[in-house]
Amino acid sequence: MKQYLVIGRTGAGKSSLINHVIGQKVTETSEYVACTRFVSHYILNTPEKNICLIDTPGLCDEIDESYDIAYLNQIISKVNLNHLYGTLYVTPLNDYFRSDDMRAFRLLDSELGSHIWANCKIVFTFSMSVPREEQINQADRRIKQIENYFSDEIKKSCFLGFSNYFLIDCVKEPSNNTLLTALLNDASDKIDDKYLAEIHGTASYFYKMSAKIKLYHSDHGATLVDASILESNYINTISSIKSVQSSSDLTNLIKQLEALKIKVSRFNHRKEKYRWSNSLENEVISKLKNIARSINEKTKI
Ligand SMILES: Nc1nc2c(ncn2[C@@H]2O[C@H](COP(=O)(O)OP(=O)(O)O)[C@@H](O)[C@H]2O)c(=O)[nH]1
Ligand SMILES: [Mg+2]
Repeated sequence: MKQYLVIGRTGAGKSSLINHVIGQKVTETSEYVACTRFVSHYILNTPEKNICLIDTPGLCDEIDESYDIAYLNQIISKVNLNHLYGTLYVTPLNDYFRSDDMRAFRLLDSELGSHIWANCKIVFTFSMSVPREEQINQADRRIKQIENYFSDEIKKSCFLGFSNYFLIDCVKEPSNNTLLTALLNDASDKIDDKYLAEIHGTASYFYKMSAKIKLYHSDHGATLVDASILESNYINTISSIKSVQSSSDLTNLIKQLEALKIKVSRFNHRKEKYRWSNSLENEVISKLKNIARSINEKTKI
C-alpha cells in the first residue's frame, strides 16, 4: 500500500485534505485550535488500489516550541519512514513562506531524514481564496521560494524539488478529485529505464577509482590503511548504485555519496583536479543530481 506522510502548519488544511481525499469526515478539523495532536493513519480502499494518508500535528506553530520535538518523536515512532511512498506538503495558497515554515523544513529534514522528500508533492489548499488567473503564478512563486530555501540554507539536504503540485479547495470546491486520482495512479517513484541506465553507469567511476586509490594514496596524503578502507567504501558504493530502482533509492544514494565526499575531502592532492572529493562531485554526484532533477521535471503535471 502506498503511504503518504501529510505535513504542514496547523490550520494549513491537512486534516480537511485527508477528509476530502477519503471522501468522508474521518479526522477532526478546526478553525481556531491545533486539534490534531496525534499521528493517525487513514486508509482508503478502492477495488484496485489502497492508499494510506498519515495525518500529523502541525510543526512550528505559535504554541510552545517544545511540542515540536514531541511531535517529531511521535512521527518517528508511529510511522515506518522507510516504507513511505511519498510526502504531501500542505500549505494555503493565500499564505506566504513564513519563518516557521522554514524552521519546520529544517526540523523535518534533520530529524526524519532527507529521504522524506524523495516523492514530495506540494498541495496548495484554500486555492479558491486566490483569483483563478493568479493561482498558477502564486503557486510557482512559492515553489521557487521553497526550492531556493533548500538550496541556500539546507545545503546537505537531498531535497531536489517537488514532484507534483496541486491546487485544491477542500471547502469551496469539495468535488475536485484530481489529487485522489493522482495518488491512486502515482508511479513517479519508479525510475524509467533510460535514467536507470545512466545512474547504474556511474558505477564505472567506482570500479576505476577503487583500483587507483591503492596505487596513488601517498600523493593524496592517505596511508595504506586509509586507502584500503576507502577502497572497500568505494566497492560497497557499487552495489548501492546497482540496486537503485526508485526515486527514494536515488535520494538515499546521493545522501550516501555526499557522506563519502566529506570523508574523502580530508585527503588533499596538491592538484585540485586530482582530488578525490572533486572528482566524486563532478563525475558522479552532480550527474546524479541532474538526473534526479530531470526525473522530477518529467513527473510534474
Ligand atoms: N476555504 C477553505 N478552508 C479550508 C480549506 N482547508 C481547510 N480549511 C479550513 O481551515 C481550518 C483548518 O483546517 P484543518 O484541516 O483543521 O487544518 P490542519 O490543522 O492542517 O489539520 C478549518 O476550519 C477548515 O475548514 C480550504 O481548502 N479552503
Ligand atoms: Mg489537523
